[in-house]
Amino acid sequence: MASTAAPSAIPPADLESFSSRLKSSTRILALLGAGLSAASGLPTFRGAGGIWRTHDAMQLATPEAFDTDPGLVWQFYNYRRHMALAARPNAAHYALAELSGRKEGFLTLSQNVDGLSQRAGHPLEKLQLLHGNLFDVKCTDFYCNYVQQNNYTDPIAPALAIPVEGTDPTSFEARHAVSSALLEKKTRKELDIADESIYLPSVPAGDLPHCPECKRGLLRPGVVWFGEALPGKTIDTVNQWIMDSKKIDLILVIGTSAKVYPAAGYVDMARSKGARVAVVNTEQGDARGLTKDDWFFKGDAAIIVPEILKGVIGDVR
Ligand code: BV8
Repeated sequence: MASTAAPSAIPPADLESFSSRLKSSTRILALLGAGLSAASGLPTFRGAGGIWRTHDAMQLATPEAFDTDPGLVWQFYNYRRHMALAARPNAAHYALAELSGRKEGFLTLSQNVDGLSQRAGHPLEKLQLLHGNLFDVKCTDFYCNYVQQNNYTDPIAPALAIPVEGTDPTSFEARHAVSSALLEKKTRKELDIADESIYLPSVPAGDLPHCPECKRGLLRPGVVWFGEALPGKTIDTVNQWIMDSKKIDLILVIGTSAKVYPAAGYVDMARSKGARVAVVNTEQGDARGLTKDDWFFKGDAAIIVPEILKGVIGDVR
């Protein structure tokens, strides 16, 4: 059943049938994407304003990009760390945290690296970060396995606080101007360094964060880049939960274009275990393969999610 209205006008039949399924469900999966954090002010990867609208942004999230120009990649991630720290969880993050606490059989698979689900109090034992976390860093030296979690240093290295003419170099606006230029103008060579409003000094590797343990290796963001395998432990935990003998009653697919694998593949895996699918998305086009037994709720996750979960979690605004 497709519900294509704002929450106040979600067709009662859709809300009712979903609510009763939600109440009776004992095993629920949630697959989260960038759209969940859009209302918190964090740009999504695709679509209007999406930070991935240029293929170069995708190129920035690869090991090759980091090998080629770690300074460029660190400026991209330093900016996203800064944005995520300045953002706050929205009502959907809180509603999902609340639901996961009330349902014994619940597992959230988040593609988001922004830390907002954690800051909304989502039980960590029910949260699998498929693509890592902006606030984990790890050493790139082959012989060193240093990993640091919860690194909230901002900027993560002084050289990454790129000064912008005439403004406080550490200001959010300064970094925003630089990063938008960075993302707008693709790679460094096309950056108009002569642009008087910003300048983007190259950041020599020596000024980038280095491993405090081995002292040799560059640190890198603790995220999964394109072309990198998801952590084995994460994959095993998720597969075990899904392939458990018991069926899955429902999968919530919230704010994701479901184009990146293996994450997107979990929807069909859940279906194969009996799950009915409920998609929350601003775009109907991203709610693919739904059957008459599924739901599509069109709208902003921050508004829709608390509304459709209300039957179980009450009012958590
Ligand atoms: C792997 C962390 C194999 C980094 C991310 C060639 C070579 C290698 C691999 C591949 C290849 N070709 C294809 C692949 C597989 C590749 C892949 O899937 N590519 C895609 C592009 C086709 N996958 C991989 O590379 C994965 N690894 O396959 O490894 C392997 C095995 C063994 C050994 C070696 C290798 C790793 C993928 C992980 C990449 N890292 N993130 C970072 O964040 O910087 S992916 C990143 O992009 C996100 O994590 C997320 O997964 C994805 C973006 O998707 P969404 O979250 O859905 O965001 P998007 O903008 O797309 O959509 C937003 C949605 O929200 C939209 O539908 C919009 O309508 C909606 N929306 C907007 N606003 C709202 C809203 N909805 C509700 N409310 C709103 N307000």
